[in-house]
Amino acid sequence: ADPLANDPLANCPITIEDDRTGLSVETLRRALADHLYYIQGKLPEHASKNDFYLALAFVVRDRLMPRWLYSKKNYLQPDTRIVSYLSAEFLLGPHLENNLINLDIQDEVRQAVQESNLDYQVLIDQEEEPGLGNGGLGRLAACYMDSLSSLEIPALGYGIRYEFGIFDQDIRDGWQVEMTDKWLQFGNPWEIARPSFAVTVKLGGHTEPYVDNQGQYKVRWVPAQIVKGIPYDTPITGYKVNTVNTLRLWKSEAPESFDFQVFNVGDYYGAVDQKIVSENISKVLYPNDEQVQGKELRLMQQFFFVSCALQDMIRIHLTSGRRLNTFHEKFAVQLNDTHPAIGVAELMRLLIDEHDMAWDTAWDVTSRSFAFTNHTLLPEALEKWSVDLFGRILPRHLEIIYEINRRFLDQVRVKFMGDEGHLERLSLIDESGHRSVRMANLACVGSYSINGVAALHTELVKSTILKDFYELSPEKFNNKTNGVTPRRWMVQANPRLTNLISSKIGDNWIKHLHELKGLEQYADDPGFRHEWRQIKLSIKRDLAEHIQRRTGITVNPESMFDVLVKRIHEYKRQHLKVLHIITLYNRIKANPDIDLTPRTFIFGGKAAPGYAMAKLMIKFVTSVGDVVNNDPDVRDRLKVVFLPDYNVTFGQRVYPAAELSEQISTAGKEASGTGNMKFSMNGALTIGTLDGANIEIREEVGAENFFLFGLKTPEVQELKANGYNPWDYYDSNETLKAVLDLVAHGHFSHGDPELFRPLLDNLLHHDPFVVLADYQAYIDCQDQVDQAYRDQDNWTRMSILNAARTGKFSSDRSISEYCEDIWKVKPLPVTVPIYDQAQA
Ligand code: B1H
Repeated sequence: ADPLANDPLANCPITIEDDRTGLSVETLRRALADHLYYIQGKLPEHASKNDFYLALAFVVRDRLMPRWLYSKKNYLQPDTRIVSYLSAEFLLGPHLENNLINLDIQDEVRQAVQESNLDYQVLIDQEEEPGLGNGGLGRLAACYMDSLSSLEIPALGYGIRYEFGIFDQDIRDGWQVEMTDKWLQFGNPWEIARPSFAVTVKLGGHTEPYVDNQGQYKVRWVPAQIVKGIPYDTPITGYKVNTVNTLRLWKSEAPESFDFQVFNVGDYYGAVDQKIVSENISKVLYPNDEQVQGKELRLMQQFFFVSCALQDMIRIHLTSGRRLNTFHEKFAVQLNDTHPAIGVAELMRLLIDEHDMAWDTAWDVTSRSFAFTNHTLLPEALEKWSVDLFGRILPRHLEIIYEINRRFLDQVRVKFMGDEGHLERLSLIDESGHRSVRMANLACVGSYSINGVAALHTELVKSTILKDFYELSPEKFNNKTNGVTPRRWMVQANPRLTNLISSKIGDNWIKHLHELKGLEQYADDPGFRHEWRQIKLSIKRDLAEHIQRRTGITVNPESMFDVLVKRIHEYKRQHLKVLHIITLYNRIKANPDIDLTPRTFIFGGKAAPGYAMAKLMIKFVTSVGDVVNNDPDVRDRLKVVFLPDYNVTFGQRVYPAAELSEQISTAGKEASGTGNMKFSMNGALTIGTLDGANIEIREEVGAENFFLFGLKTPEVQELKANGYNPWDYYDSNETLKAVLDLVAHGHFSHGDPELFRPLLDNLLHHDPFVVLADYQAYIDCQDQVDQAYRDQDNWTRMSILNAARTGKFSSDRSISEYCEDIWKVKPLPVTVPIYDQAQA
């Protein structure tokens, strides 16, 4: 029964003057002291910074609780349509300040904290960010949750409560060292466990046919193991609205010993072993951004959270008083890449095996519930599971997938009569060599919508990896260009710029980012330009201080801050950036008095622990930095910094400080990119290729305000088709040759010619991402950047125009498009009785 159905608050009215909800500075101060005492159980003189942080977090959590509870209550209304966002990753970043902004209580809380003789910033900085994602894909899920709430769309995010998120990165002797991310060790005030909504998930074993008591032929899955999924809820506040959606993350646990007796009679040690396996499922995030490894535990993770989520949705649907054949009317289920694609088979299983639905009805419901987003074209990221492994973990799902495939291929045969190539490529099973299950094919067949994440990417999806599906069902395909939330990436990350903007055009832009257009009229205003530049400089000073503290490197805040932060990948071409730095270094060595634009090169990003080349690329950056930073001839005109442990928190520092945004992936490889948008919003100019969303950013800000270089996608394809030989570029380009030779001779490795050999060999003999082919164009373009930076007035003008024209890249725009075109869901404002009474 729904405990909120007969409103318990009716008999115990909560008023907004209450210590749990009141917003006056005095009330907030008292609440802080109260939580320290009663929740943390500490006297102020014994409290740590973390105790004060936790107390403050609970003060804020209390204040979002009425909105959260009434938002949840809405889910259960029979005709509330809910977006269900299934994602193996949610890279949220710190909550506290974000919630203060969304609840619009930052000023009051800041004052209450001050009057309590505490330092606001120290408390904010105390929060350990939940790093439950690798990079762009996980961060996109977080931005989308923010926009869903801010647009008042009923939504649930479903994922895994990893005990350890993305590893903490340390740099030792220039190499990446990984450390466990113990984000939960000091407590997480933002989650509430909901053990009463726990579900069980089966794994392994076998299936057997039986006849049920209605005489129906059915299949029973006899698992080898069952695990329990416990939901942990995190509130996702919307900006200045009542909607507070729920992010429900699942933790795996062993079922009670009672259950073991059913499956594992008397085997105590076996039972303890199983407990360990059970608890391992949600233990750690796989840190391999865009590189799948086909590990059994990963498949278990995917199935685990998706099964928990679907069982939870079914419970909600039934609780809201509706029948299962209308499940697709209640939920729009978005698959964030193929990681949750097993949901297609699991929903079929739940409907057929556990809820007695007929196949055709179940398929109708299923294929009208799911929509699928593809995030990458990289072949190494395409998920395939060997049929053996798959059948061992999910025997019933393998049967269901075979049956989906049989019916699907029968239809395909009618359409592509006699064309076996089509059938082979469309099949859910890859029969070439070792048989495997193709998760992208499962997602395509089971979904009514398939989208890419930027215009170019969607076109490439249609013409390459999903070409056959596009030809079969073109109406399913659509583009949804990514976006980012301006609340976190401008208001929270860049309060100084936010205040300046709002002082000119008001603060409507925070909800309607297109209104930044209003800044265009100030682009030529000398006073405004001056203020704009002063703000950038002050933020650069802060970052310079942070760099000094963190790395010991002194950087000049007046130099150009040239930033490349993202996961380390060959296709993202961090090494191309390093070749540029060495080129400048060589110019200085040849002519120490050369007049060049001083620059600070800031790198950040993690390499997958098993990706040796990416790790060597980090060592390449730091080694070149060591030489360049300490060479007296350079005279501090160039500084190279690799900031360890790039994460959301550091992103919030670095985007506002950046002047040049490096978006230099090989054309056709970066699906969208989202960092590119964050830079542009904060007034950085972009140097970039025609790749992913760069193309659309350039369209919006104007070609004259964007530094474009490099081969275009068809040119890359053509170059490779004609037998690309990187050595020719080395051989025919003196400067490039000098750069690579310097590396080869060990100039950046204390004379050791071996250290960077794998990197050089790869560039000279394979160069899969055409670094050498783009080298000269990149250098030429960087020379234009240097020239442009010398005209500070014009640079500032371009910077203002960049920010003014990034309205399109708000995740509010993306989410509105998803709502309109895919999910068919409308805003549902939440009423909270105590606030309505207060307003009346
Ligand atoms: C993106 C991934 C990804 N695309 C597999 N694909 C993963 C694939 O752990 N795994 O197995 C993890 C991540 N991530 C990124 O998505 C794209 O590279 C970006 O270009 C894009 O902006 C982002 C969001 O759409």
